[in-house]
Amino acid sequence: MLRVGIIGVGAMGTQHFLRLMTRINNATVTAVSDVNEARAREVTAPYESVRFMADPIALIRDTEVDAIVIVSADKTHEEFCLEALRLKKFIFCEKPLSASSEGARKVVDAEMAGGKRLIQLGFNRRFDEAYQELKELVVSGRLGEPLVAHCAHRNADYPEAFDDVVAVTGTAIHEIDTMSWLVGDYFTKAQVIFPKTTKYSKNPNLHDPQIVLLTTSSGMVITAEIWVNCQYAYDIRCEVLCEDGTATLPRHARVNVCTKNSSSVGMTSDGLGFFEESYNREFQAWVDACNEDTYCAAAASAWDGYCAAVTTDACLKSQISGGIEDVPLTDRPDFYKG
Ligand code: ISE
Repeated sequence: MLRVGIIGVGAMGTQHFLRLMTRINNATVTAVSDVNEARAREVTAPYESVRFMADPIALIRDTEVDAIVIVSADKTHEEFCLEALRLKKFIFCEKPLSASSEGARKVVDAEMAGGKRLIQLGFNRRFDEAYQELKELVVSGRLGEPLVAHCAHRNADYPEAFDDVVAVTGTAIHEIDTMSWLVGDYFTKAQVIFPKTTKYSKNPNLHDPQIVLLTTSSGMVITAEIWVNCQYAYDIRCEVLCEDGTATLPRHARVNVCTKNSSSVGMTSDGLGFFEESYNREFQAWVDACNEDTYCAAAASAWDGYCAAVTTDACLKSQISGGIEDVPLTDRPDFYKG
């Protein structure tokens, strides 16, 4: 039984906590830490065996914690990963790996220096069946070489505090990692374009929508539309244009209702619910790998987190310059192959 400590029980952390307590086999949560003690105590109240620990570093060091789940504020991920690596504990870290590419590099270097892969990064779409099917088709070569991909990442609405930086480091980062995984390549150029902004943007520092343009090392171009106050629902789209045809991400199955001269299919605004099954599979894979004292090869690694951070840094630069920015990435080191 894997004994897990969770740092951060906001909306997503709470779901991960409940997932580990009720849905995932061979794991239990022994300790929880959060800056909001009242919230943490409320979330864990039904489970008497779960301890609250105010100090996240003490939680990482606790002898009844074998593995750490990091779902705290983005700026804390790097420090918590470094401490858990130092103690050679398994880590599930939600994206981003660090708030900066320099920070992400430090984590990668520390993991390589320790000689053991301990970090699984929370890019859950790798566990989504629709994306897996799309990737399988694209890499099979049945449609020829992929040339272009069009992605859309739409949220119904964004919290008021979220700005252009979060639109890239919190939202576009999913498209960045997913597309790099899907086509098995990394990016060399990035540009962000600001069209006219919607009246629903609540933050003067948030352009919405924005278009992220990415070029891969093989010359493929990805367009990722990031529209975080689209109002209508949570909506994720992806179409890959290949030499002999196109492949489009299937929509999640919903009942189609026809009535009074109309035809409609329900949608949800809940992003966590939208990908619920992939989160469950992602966590079960992580727990199974930890219990076997190994890592899950299908999951994102610290290297993937580093690549995403270098790419998002280039996007942030482009948001300011308006131009095409270099993404200074190189091939995956052997340590992170396989
Ligand atoms: C959030 O952090 C996520 O991970 C969601 O998947 C994304 O849709 C949202 O825009 C982000 O803020």
